[in-house]
Amino acid sequence: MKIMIAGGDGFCGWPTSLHLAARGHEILIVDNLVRRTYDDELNTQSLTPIASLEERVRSVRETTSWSINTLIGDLQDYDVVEGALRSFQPDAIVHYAEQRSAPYSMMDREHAVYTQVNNVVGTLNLLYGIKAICPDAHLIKLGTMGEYGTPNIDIEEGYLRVEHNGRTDVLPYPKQPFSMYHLSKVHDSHNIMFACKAWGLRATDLNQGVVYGYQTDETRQNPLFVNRLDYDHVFGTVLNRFCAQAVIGHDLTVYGEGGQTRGFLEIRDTVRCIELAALHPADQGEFRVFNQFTEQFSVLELAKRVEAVAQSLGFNTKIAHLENPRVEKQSHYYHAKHTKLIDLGLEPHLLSDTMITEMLQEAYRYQDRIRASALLPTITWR
Ligand code: NAD
Ligand code: USQ
Repeated sequence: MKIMIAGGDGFCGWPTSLHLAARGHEILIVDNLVRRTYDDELNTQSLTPIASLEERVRSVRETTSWSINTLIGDLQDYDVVEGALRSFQPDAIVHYAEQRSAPYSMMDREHAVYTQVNNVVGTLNLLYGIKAICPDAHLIKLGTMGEYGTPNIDIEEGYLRVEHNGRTDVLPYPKQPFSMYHLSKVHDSHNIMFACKAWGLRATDLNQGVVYGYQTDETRQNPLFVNRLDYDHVFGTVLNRFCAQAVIGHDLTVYGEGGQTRGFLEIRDTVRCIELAALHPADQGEFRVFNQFTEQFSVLELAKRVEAVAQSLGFNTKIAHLENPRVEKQSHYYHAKHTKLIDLGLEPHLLSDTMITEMLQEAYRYQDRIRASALLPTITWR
């Protein structure tokens, strides 16, 4: 298949590009490299040293038979989207190209506006481009489990059967997002659903949980293929942060009580889920929703798992409960369905002590690159 990967230089996008290219698909990465600019703005960097996109793709060409091409451009610019779709004529478009940090979106008005404009306009441009140029192409859009929030009932995969005043209907599941970033994903979902209904486009919205790990079989093949690993308080996700904290003797930063429960998955499952969605496209006119995670944990459970493994390896690791900088429920019911990707063939890599050990060892290897002052949260929701 010809697969365009918007956001293919990012944490999920780069290993997905490698995974699909290694399986014989022809890849076009479209990325404006803004993720690297946020690092400059925030004075932080990936824990792992990463090559430039140019070096990454050059080394793919020199050492493999895989097909990856790149286009540096911004999805907010319709000419970029139109040019990419017209020249490449993709069968599928994987859309990762958004500002994806909740704290970044909550910094101030400017960052909230940037996040929502970047995310919503980029997706709208893609929808109009697909309609005009390749209406049969399958849009595989990364959404987030955080669109649903933490309701006191089970979370379904996208839709809920509702009985009201003696009548029933199947309606989009109610959305109660956690941040200005998560709100941008809800706006995207509505726009994509409308485009499927009005224009007959085909789309899969993958409501992904929090991703941990950073290596896949392909990123391990060459030092220039290594993936980014964020540990800072703005872009680092919780389990990856705990591992980085443990190896430099920093307390594990549990926000509040730590009863916040979320869906989680390993990066190797992320890339496989995208492959499964691409191999089994949505029908023409269908807006399909999958919940993309493999297990749920509370933040405190994760901290205790990391603490135990780190202590067994000889690290002096402790848990600290910080005042929660976010507005979120800290103790709540959480049960989210996630069977549709399993039905398509996903075989989850569940979180094991071996995996935590590997993550700690990798973080230890790069401990000199950890800036302790980037660990404590300084952005508040209030
Ligand atoms: P990332 O920030 O590492 O990667 C996003 C990439 O998109 C970057 O390379 C960036 O340069 C590019 N980009 C952003 N805006 C762009 C634009 N307007 N035009 C072109 N390129 C642009 O993020 P990630 O962790 O790889 O996440 C990818 C997607 O998956 C996001 O949409 C995110 O919401 C979703 N997601 C991520 C996680 C996670 O834990 N990382 C979990 C759930 C969902
Ligand atoms: N948390 C801590 N301590 C930390 C960091 C986080 O207790 O040091 C808590 C947060 O308060 C939150 C939970 O851990 O309750 C998850 O936070 P996170 O920063 O790991 O993830 P989040 O902000 O939810 O965002 C990440 C990605 C985002 C994606 C989302 C999936 O950055 O792109 O959409 O995970 S989900 O959470 O399912 O919405």
